[in-house]
Amino acid sequence: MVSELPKIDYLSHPAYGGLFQPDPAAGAEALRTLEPLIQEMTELEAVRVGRFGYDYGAVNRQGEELAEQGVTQLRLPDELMDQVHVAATPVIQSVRARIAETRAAAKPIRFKTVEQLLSPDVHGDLWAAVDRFLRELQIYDTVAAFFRAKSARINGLALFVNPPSQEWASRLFRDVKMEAPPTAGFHIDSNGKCYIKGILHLNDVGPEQGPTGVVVKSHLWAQGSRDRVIRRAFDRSPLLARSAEMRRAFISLPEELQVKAEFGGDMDPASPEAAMLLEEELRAVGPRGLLTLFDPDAVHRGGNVRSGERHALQLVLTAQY
Ligand SMILES: O=C(O)CCC(=O)C(=O)O
Ligand SMILES: [Fe+2]
Repeated sequence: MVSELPKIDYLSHPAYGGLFQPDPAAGAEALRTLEPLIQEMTELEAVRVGRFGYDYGAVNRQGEELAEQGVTQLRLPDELMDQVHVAATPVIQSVRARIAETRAAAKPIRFKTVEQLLSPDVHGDLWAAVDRFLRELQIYDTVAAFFRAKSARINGLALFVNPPSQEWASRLFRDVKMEAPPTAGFHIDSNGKCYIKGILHLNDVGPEQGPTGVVVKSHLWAQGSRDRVIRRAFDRSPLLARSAEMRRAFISLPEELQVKAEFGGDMDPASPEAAMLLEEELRAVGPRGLLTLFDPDAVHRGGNVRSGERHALQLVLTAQY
């Protein structure tokens, strides 16, 4: 069993070292950009260690599974789910209308086209319905215990209507024609805060509707390591853009720094690491009302729809100290 996040040989990757020579000046500039971010993320990591020290707690079976596997799933009772769905329906319709307009204008479907951020002021009913099931199903307690915190709260809610052919999922590089590998989309979240994510299905999600995938137990790989800190820092830098210029700068960095939080799209599909991630991926295929809770330190992905649509609510549940 691999116990660290996959390392990619970028110098022999066709879209990186296969296209560009390392350039010392670009490397030095990229390093200057990354260093303060690495410092910031190192400090944040120390805060995490001080708060829960990767000694996850649990107050129920749901929490035990989250701590052991990095992911747990539950099905909302119809009564709780119906309230959420009624309140979500107008938002789903408005996102669908936006997608239709974008297509009609022959514009690409971007992340902001399919995502609707929600707020307690504008979407009060939906917010209240979510708060209700989080209380009744003891999910706040689970999140607080996981991070050894006093309590937990909703930090953010967003609604996704994912259609096929979303630009970021299907076109990895603007300048290189390369098929996305089967690991495309795999990443760890990078802000370093203490939160659990939830994805609640608002419709039935099959294998073709971009189910959330979580690599079981991968939240335990090299916890709190410098490697994870560097990946978070990278993700907060302009290097994140996969443009030719940023890829050249990236392969000019010291090798230790050639790592990303969002690495799935860069993996070699023939590598044993790729096979292992796919083998250990728990895919949230299931009905409306299925809620997948996961530690964002686990390798995960979602929303890459091939046919039909996925309607989902994303929950960010933050620990409060
Ligand atoms: O859309 C999904 O299923 C997962 C999205 C994701 O990566 C996240 O919420 O952190
Ligand atoms: Fe994520």
